[in-house]
Amino acid sequence: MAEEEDTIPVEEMVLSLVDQTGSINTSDVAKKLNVDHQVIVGTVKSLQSLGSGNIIIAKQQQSERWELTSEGEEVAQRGSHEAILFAAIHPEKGTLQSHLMKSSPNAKVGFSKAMSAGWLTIDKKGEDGPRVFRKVNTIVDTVQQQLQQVAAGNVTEVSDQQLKELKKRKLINMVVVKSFLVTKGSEFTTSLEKPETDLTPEMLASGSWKDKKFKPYNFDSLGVMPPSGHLHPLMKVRTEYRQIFLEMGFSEMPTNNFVESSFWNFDALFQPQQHPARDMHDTFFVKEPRHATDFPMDYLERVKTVHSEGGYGSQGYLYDWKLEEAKKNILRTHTTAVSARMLYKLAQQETFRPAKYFSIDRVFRNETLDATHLAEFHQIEGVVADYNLTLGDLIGILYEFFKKLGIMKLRFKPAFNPYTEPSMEVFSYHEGLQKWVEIGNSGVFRPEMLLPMGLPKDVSVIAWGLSLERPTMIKYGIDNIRDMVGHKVNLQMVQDNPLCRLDKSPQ
Ligand code: FB9
Repeated sequence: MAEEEDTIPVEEMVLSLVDQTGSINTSDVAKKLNVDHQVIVGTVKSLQSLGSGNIIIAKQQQSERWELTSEGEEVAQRGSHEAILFAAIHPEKGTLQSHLMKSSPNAKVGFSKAMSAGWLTIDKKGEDGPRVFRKVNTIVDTVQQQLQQVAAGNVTEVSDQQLKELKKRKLINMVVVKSFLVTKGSEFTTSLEKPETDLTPEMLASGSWKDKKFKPYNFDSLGVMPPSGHLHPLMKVRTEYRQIFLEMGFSEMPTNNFVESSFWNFDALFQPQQHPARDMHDTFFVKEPRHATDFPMDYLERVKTVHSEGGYGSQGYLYDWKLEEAKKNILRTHTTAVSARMLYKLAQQETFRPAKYFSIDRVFRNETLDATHLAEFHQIEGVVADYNLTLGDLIGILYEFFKKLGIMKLRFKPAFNPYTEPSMEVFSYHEGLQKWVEIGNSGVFRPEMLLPMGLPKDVSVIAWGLSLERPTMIKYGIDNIRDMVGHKVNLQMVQDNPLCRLDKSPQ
């Protein structure tokens, strides 16, 4: 492998040149060694990182030099356009101008330059058209010679006027060359001892580590970004809310069914079948399967009764409740449908035990779309079932919940929900906007909802809800919801957005 043995590492060549001359320019060395300039620059950077970084000193320089364009390279190799055209003319008979113009790709430029150089004469009286003759026997292709001088770096052999003419013909360009002047550092050496980067078992066993130099740790270097996926901002904020509920002792409800029966989504919540929220313009109905079939029939009968005749001290809605309506499958319009299922299940236990549930998942509403509303959103919902809970308990837990989000100032406004009485809209003071903004809704589930399930009369259930999108858009400064969710989302936003830390109040 003679060739390999003769190959001296570029680092050693550079050090040797610096040693011999005291200083080198990376651009000159690249030409001398016939390697790309960037190879020499990379070598200099590598040498600068060795030891304590004082082997060499590299100072950036900037110079200008003439460089051949691709057309200039072509002319330097094959001759100028005018020389090529002159060679295409028959020495005695001349050549028809029409043929000459097809003799080479740049014949037109060549003809013009050859005429200007006095190399040609033209006979326009010929029967078969203008004929071009050589005016001289031989020519000197000075353009090619000048370009070859420039390519070789002998620019001083070419006059300024000639350089100006070559530039005008776009055969050369002036380029800025950034290079480095390399001189000896305080720890200059030509004998490279690459520092070890790993302490190996062999070194420890043989003791050879004692004679080795090890590369110092660079504690400032950043870790390599692992090629990995990136969580969507919504999912980051969901995790923060989930953590808050878990800290407060809540258990997560199973929300993995987007399709729900109207029974659990509306009827079980004592929402009458003629309520406007139950028609097509607010709710998405499922075509296939169109109907749900599996209901706890004894419970369903109690729901039917409380709607149509009343009961438990309520007069009901006194309408003809229809099973057909309750069977219709929809995309759930709120996660309160899941809360209803969980409370019914809780009521089936032999002995009632207080419970705290939460859910954070997608709900669907056939709503008018705008910059902050899509036909779906993630609902966050908290539910507490215990003996004799009051509105005061609800207000207290809302303060506790929102305090964990750094929100202390709350106001409550009476509101209406079909399934809660009393109900309250929750407001907090937005320092940035200098105004009170709605941050959720809440209430105490009605007896007409709870008692048909079989929950004890002295058990009450308080609940509240908000969306995941609103706080996420505020947290990440997103104005249009389509910049956060949907097919137009810029995935780079998902990759770039920082981790989410919701402002948590001290415990
Ligand atoms: O999320 C809402 N606003 C909000 C929430 C948080 C926030 O920042 C964080 C605190 C730091 C900023 C704003 N809202 C509820 C209020 C409005 O945005 C409202 O215009 C939009 N609402 C959605 C439904 O609109 C069709 C938000 C969504 C909502 C509303 C009500 C409930 C859930 C979500 C509920 C409920 C409920 C009530 C009683 C019992 C059980 C559940």
